[in-house]
Amino acid sequence: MTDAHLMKKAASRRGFLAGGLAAGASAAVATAARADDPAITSVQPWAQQLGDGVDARPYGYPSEFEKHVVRKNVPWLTADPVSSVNFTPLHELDGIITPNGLCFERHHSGVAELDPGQYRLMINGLVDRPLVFTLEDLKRFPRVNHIYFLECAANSGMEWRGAQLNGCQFTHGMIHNVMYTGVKLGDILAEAGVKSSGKWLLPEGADASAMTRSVPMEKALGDCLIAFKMNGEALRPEQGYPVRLVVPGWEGNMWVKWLRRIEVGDQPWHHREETSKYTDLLPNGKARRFTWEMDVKSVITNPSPQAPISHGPGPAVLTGVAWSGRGTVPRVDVTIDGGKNWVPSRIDGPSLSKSMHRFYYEFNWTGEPLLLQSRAHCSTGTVQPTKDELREVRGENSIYHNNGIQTWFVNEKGVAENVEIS
Ligand SMILES: Nc1nc2c(c(=O)[nH]1)N[C@H]1C(S)=C(S)[C@@H](COP(=O)(O)O)O[C@H]1N2
Ligand SMILES: [Mo]
Repeated sequence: MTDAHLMKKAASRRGFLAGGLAAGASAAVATAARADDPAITSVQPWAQQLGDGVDARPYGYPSEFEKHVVRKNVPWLTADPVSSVNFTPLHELDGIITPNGLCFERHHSGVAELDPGQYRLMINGLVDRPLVFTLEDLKRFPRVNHIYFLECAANSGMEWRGAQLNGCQFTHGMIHNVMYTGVKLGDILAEAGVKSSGKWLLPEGADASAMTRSVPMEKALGDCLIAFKMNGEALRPEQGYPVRLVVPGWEGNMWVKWLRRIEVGDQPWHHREETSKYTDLLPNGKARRFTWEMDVKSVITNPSPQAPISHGPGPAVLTGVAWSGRGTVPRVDVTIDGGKNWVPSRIDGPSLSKSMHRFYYEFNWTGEPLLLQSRAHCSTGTVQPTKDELREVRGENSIYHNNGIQTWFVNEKGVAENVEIS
């Protein structure tokens, strides 16, 4: 029996009670002020001496108490670190922006270290004028700023057949959400003049993997960007410094990093990443291909296996993130009793198309076990399916495009684990 099956059984055996789990805080959260609390009465070390000066950190970094907030990989998934993935610590973050140093990394041949002075972007194929742009050339086009999520098609891929990885960092952390500054791909293509027969693009990476994907012209002229900044500063090398393609709402592997060339053609290329990889094998033996859009999805980040409830019964905050590659997420429902009762959560912060949304649900924890789930609704009308609903349609052979509802079991001690309920 697999771990996943064991966990599935554990969840159903637990026979779970959800009585009295009403929303709304009642008990006090803070403790009464005391005269004998040394954290208040004694002069702490940081007040007994001067701190670092303004010359100590020319480039800032987090507090030493936040050292555990890092990207992590899954050892059994990482046969070779230069062709692997690490995961965003979603359970440590809040709001909607992923800090640059915590954006998950996925690369097929390691991080290319490009010299921006040697950077060139070539546009060739079915164009009137094959052109080469330097980084400075690109920056002379009108710039735009947009916040978008990037989700790897394989995010949650290990969970297709059952609950497996213990933590939203590992089950859902192949996603980041940053503000990109760049220029419109359409503007760059117009400069080269796309011939009327030009219907597809082949962006290519400058790294050793020479990553390529076929992108339809309609998308390219729609909202695709050629980006050189993330969250206001230069792209990180891990994210494609100095230039990456931004393909809003579409699967991560199309967002070619270290972008060096875009070929214009009249049909898709059927390259490796759209044939042997990034396709979904259906029960009838056929494969779904060119599954570009990332469907509506959400996950509760706290509580979760890496972020247990650390306090006793009383007011508790549940939070998570939701996104859709097709639009905004106007609504996220949550349940704390395994789906017996669903209630709308509170979405707070910007609600932008193809960007992460932050939701909260404040409730009174009785101290009884919980089965937590979230269900996101896309502005286009689609709703996040259960994993069983997904398997009914797609079978169990898929890796990519798992947007099924995630369940966390929380015990009386507040400890959480990854489970499935049916
Ligand atoms: N040149 C190049 N671009 C690439 C890749 C790569 O290996 N090489 N990996 C792709 C994949 S599979 C994903 S999911 C995203 C990951 O982007 P990130 O590293 O910024 O998270 O980049 C895509 N672009
Ligand atoms: Mo990916």
